[in-house]
Amino acid sequence: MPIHRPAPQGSRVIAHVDMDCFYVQVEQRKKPELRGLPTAVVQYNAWKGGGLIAVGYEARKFGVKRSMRGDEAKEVCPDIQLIQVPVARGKADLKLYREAGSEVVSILSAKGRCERASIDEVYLDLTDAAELMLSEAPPETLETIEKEALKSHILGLADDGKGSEENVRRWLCRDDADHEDKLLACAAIIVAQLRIQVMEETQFTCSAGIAHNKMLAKLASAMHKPAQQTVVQTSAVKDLLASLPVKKMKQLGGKLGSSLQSDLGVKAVGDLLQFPVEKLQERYGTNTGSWLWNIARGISGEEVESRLLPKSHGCGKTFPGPQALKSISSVEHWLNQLCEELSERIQDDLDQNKRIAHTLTLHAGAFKYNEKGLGRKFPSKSCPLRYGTAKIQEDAKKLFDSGLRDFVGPHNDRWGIASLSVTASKILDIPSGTSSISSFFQDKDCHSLSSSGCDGFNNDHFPPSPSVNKICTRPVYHVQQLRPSCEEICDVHETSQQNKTFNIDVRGASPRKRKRKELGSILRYFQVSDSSTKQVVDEFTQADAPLPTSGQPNTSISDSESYMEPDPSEHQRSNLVRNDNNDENSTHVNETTQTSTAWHLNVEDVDPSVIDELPLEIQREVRGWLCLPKRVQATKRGSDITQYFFPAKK
Ligand code: TTP
Repeated sequence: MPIHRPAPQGSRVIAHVDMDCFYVQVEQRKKPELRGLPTAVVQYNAWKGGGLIAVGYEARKFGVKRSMRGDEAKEVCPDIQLIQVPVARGKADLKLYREAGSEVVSILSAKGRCERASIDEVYLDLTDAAELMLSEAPPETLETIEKEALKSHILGLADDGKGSEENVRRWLCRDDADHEDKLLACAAIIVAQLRIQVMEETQFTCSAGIAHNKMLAKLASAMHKPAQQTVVQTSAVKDLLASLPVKKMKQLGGKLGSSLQSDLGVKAVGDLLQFPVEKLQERYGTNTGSWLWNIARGISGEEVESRLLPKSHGCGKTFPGPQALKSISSVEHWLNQLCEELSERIQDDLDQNKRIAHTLTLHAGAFKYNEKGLGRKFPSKSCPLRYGTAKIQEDAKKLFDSGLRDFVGPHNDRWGIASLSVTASKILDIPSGTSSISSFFQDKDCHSLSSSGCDGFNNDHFPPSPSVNKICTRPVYHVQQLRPSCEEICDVHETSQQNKTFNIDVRGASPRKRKRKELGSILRYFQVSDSSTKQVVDEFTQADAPLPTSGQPNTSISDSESYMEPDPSEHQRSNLVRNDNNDENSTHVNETTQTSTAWHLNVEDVDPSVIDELPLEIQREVRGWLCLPKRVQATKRGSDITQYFFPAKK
């Protein structure tokens, strides 16, 4: 659904930069002998020469289109060079293209706020750079203006018969222009310089649109390709939208655009001008109605987000026609391949960018043999993401099983899978500052780098059902049972932000202890297990609540999630046990700890500088247990708090 955002105060100038026939350019850089030849990149699937996914501009002149297969392309262009996309794990491997895209992003991002919108397109907010140029070296003062800038297409610029480059020069250097157009002129020169730099440093050409908002910049970048740029003056917006087919506008390609056409008779975006905002709001709701009213006038308040890295990582594969997967074992085979790639990519992201993905989602395209037409869709399923290939594979399979159960229904119909994908999303930076530590901890409720409560599946995707409990893929902690308390389990479940079910039987927890737990003490996050840390717990417990009668370490704090790396050497001393058996009824006492994996915190392991990063009241609390001086210089494991929260590398 489009989101209406009020237009920002003050003029902005935004560029949308889109690489030309990107995969083809990447392949041509790899094999320079292909340059100048009609070339296309084909998908990994040899059927009829493979599906074309990128077509070079030389091949387009022959009528080769992306919708064709290799054999068809050869018919219209016998000399076409068909390059197969790189392959890994039986599917396309886009790493080469992704990395090539990153090279471009790193050049473009030097000039302003940069949002990587896809593998080969970027939005740049050039407002500050253009304002600076305007104040320090406006276009009319420049000795030379790059030819690339003079080749710009300025929408709405009338040809005065002096040749288009001279025409553009005069437009760029007008001193009677209003501030908005002056900013556009500066941005056009900046973008031309950036495109030259991209060409020189990467050998890739790109095209760009320059306008006062993202929506118009994106429309403009596609208007003149390859290797050109288009500027949208404010005065040209009305004409541009008057002839722009509704379906060409971003967000109007689907149902909303169809409804505008069929219900309101709107063919071009400009046709929307005839409708008052009330009418549009009445028909489509306040938000969408306002958004439609604004886009008809070329108004969009959407900001360029500062984002150089992808929002999510997805790995998918299609199984068209007879290749559809029909057995669980074939689905598992492909899920394993996809998960392996996903795992590699999120691990790279973690290593290189210090970012953690929190959610794993499985999508599948499925059909039933006995069903004609559109039946029930295979529901997408999500769960918290656990790092490590085997865990991702295990979770993805469980998500698939759960989706399949919903899809197949009670009749157990025969099914086929036509596409599968796994996605890692909700990717967040590992916070490093004082202010972020507490939110980081809170956020960990849904994160499973190490271990946590059992059923962390996202209930938005999982309707509560008995089967949900079965898909408990998370390691389960058992704590020493002292007194049965079913209530406490429910408590944890109910107070959890993520509606998670913690399969932890917390015995002997008094109401006071429960309250303390809700206060968000740091102890919730530190799983205490050995003798040195037991003391910490004991002190804490005595100060605030009676110890459990047995004198065992307080167990009510163990239901929190731990982000420490596992330390196998400590297993035998642990009362906190991870049960990898995923036993759904796993609330029994588990005193045998030798075979389980536990996460521990040793007092000696606590880097004092980490404590400096905690909120003040928690600093005091922690220093109290650890008897630490206020500021300690020594750093045993480095001073970066992030290293404490890295997932265990297998
Ligand atoms: P696009 O930017 O849509 O196209 P393009 O760069 O090939 O060509 P143009 O000059 O017209 O912008 O896509 C970028 C790359 O993404 C493209 O080179 C190949 C890949 N791609 C696919 O793999 N499948 C698709 O369906 C599309 C649209 C793109």
